[in-house]
Formats: sequence, structure tokens, C-alpha cells
Amino acid sequence: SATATTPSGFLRVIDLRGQHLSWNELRHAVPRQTASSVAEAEASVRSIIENVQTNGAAAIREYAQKFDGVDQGRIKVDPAEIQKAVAELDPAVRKGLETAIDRTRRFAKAQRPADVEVEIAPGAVLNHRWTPVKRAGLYIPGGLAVYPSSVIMNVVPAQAAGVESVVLCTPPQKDFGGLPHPVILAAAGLLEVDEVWAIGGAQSLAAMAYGLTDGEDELEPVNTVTGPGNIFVAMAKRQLRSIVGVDAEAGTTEIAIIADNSADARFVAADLISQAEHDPDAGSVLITDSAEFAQQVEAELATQVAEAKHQERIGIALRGPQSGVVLTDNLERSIEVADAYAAEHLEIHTENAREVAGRVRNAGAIFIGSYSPVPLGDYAAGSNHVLPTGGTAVFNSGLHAASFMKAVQVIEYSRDALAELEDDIVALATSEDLPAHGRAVTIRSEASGREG
Ligand code: HSO
Ligand code: ZN
Repeated sequence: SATATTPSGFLRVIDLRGQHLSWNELRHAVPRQTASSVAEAEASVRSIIENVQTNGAAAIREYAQKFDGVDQGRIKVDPAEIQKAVAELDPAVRKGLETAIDRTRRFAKAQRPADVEVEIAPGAVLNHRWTPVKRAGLYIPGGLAVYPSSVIMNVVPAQAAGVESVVLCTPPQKDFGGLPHPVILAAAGLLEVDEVWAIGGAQSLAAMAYGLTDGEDELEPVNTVTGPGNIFVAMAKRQLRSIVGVDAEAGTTEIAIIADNSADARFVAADLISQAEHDPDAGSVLITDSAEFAQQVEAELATQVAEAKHQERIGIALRGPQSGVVLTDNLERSIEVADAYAAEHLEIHTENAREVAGRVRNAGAIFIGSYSPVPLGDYAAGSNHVLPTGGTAVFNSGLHAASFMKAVQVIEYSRDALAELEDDIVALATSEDLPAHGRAVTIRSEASGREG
């Protein structure tokens, strides 16, 4: 199995050279968050959800006190505060937000799925009709950092999908008198969202799923919740899945990079650091067939981390069990490792990077070449930054218009088209011992026989 050694540097080394691991062995060999933190989150999130369900606004105030250090008055944000935040927004930030909104919106609209109509036999018409959910609840995190960019990434695809009503939840901030961060409010304002509640974490997802009453204010339950967040937010979505629609589990951020010795170690190190900056639990994984390149990246990390503002949490993230460098025999194996890891973000820094990207099956988003770093996608590429984490990219997609839509299958057969299938349906109904099913068909042909 894999050998893990702790180097003097940041990334632990998982040396898979000379080994032929099965898919399942690979899934276990790649760096991941430890199971114990997951189990811990499971229990505390369960009690948070129960508390909100039973005690409503009182529970929300209790968590605002406990997690955000805020003595909360009104939980719903006065729309006048949103307008004020827009008016006071720094012009450079406003320009950045508007650029991001424009690109994200154009891509989100283009991503809308098309309806399908098929005449499967004469007079037998089937439709696959996409409809938006009526009301969506969007969670915008605000723990170690605040994320106005995430307001865009959630609101834009919901609007592109045609969702009528959107509510945004984001933590109350002690430094802003218990209101959400003003740039978050401003981003909501630019997007014309006027329903914002100052609620953080798992408790906000519970509030949106079950609804909430606070004095005059009513948080009407939503049909779907989306949004990125830490392990608690991801866990809340998992536990609320039977009550509301949820998007992919977008938990603590991760980046994996496939690199060969043609890559630039400065860029690769900068990108690994960029996502480690989010959270001490963030995962940064380098996958390379060049041990020499891995050493260059280590040297670069040493220099660049020392210069980083958030070097403490970056250091913890890079040294954590969820990060590491995986050494492989060749590019083919590197791709296998990337598929097994199924990164939220996968960067490809190799020769023929686009062709390599085409061979990857599992990733939330793939960033091709030296000039498509993850922070480009975090802010302004036009793609979405709410992406599946923790290996769930094996079966999940990042947020897009269809995350807020569902398809209705529409069936319309004529009398003759139904008659055509009568024998088949009766035979199948009889085989399932459900004769009333068959009768619903035969009663029609008998009736039309009488009518002539
Ligand atoms: N990398 C994060 C998104 C983000 N980065 C927001 C900066 N701001 C998860 O994809
Ligand atoms: Zn980021």
C-alpha cells in the first residue's frame, strides 16, 4: 500500500511509484479529511437542526450568541440596509462584482437545459419539460472570510433558471452590529435580492428548510437550498436532504493539481496556497510524476507561505492529512489518482493540458493550463465556484441553472396510440398481479368500441 512520509516541508509525500493500486485502493490512498471530524459534525448538526425545528427564532438567537458573538435583534435584514450597502460600496469592488455577475450570468443562461419532445409512435407524444423550483434558499458563508462572490455564484444560476423567489442567509457579523457583512448585502442588492436573513451555518439551512417566524417577519420554507460552506454546512445539507432539494455537498475547499516537469513551480505553489488560505481544513494536493518538480514546489511553498498574510491557517492546511503530494510513475497514473481523488478543483499543468483534461472523468471543475488558476474561477471566469467536494465529484456537479430546476415528464397518447399498447400493458399488469392496471386500459377500448 501507499507509503506516507512526513517531510521537513509542508506537503506529506504519498509515494505511489511502482505500485499498481486498484480504484478502491486509490480512493483510500489519496489525502482526505479524517473521519473523526465528520462524525463530530454529524452529531452537533443533528442537535442544531432539532433545536431550530422545535424552538425557531429563539434557537437562531442562541446560535448567533454562541457562534457569532452577536446579541441578535431582528433576524431579517431591513431592505433599507441592502440599499445603503449598495450606495456605500467601493467603486472598484462594485466593478469587480458587476464583471463577475455579467460573465456568470451569460454562462448560466447558456447552461440551461433544453426541453425535449419525442413522438415515440404515431399519436404518442412525450415531453421532458424543465421547470424551476418556486423558491430557493441560498447560503452564503462568512466564517474566516466573507464571500460576496458566493452571493453571485448562488443567485445568478437561480435567476437564470427562472426561480421566482430567492432568500439569502448569511451569518450576522459582530463588527457590523449583527448585520451581515456590507459587501454581501451590496452584492445581494446588485442582484436585486431583497430578502436576506442574518443566520449562519447549519442553523440557517434548518431555518430555510422548515421556515421561521420572528415577530412580523416570516421566512417561508424553500424548495431547494444551495451554497458552499464548511463541514457543518455540508453535513446540514446531508441531513436535510429528505425535506428540501440540496445541491452538491460543497464543503471545505480543495484543489488538486496534475503537473509534469514542464510546469512552473511558482504558479503551482501559489495556487495550492490560494485554496489553503480558506480554512485550516482546506485540502491542497499535488499529483506529479516528477519527484524533482515536487521538490521545487516545496521550495516555492517555503518562500511563498512565509510571505502570505494568512500563513498560519495556510500552514495548518498544507500540513494536514487532507493535503499532500502524490508521486506517480507517469501521467496516465496521475490521471487515475486525480479521478480517484475527484477534486472540487483540478488544475492541469502538463504538456497538452487540454487533451489531458479530456481524459479526466471526476472533478467539480477543471482548470486547463498555466493561465487558468482556481481564483479565476472563484471570482470572474464565468463558471460557478460552488462545486462538489470530498470526493463527491464522482457523482455530483457544480452549481448551474439546472440545480434549481427539475424535469416533468409529460405524456399524451391518442386513443389509437393507447389501443396499440393494450395487449402489452395487460400482459405486464397481469404478471404483476395488478389487474386494475390493465382494466384502466381495456375500459377505454371497450368504450371506444361502443362509440364505434
Ligand atoms: N474557492 C472557493 C470559492 C471562493 N474563493 C470564494 C474565494 N472566494 C470554493 O470554490
Ligand atoms: Zn477560493
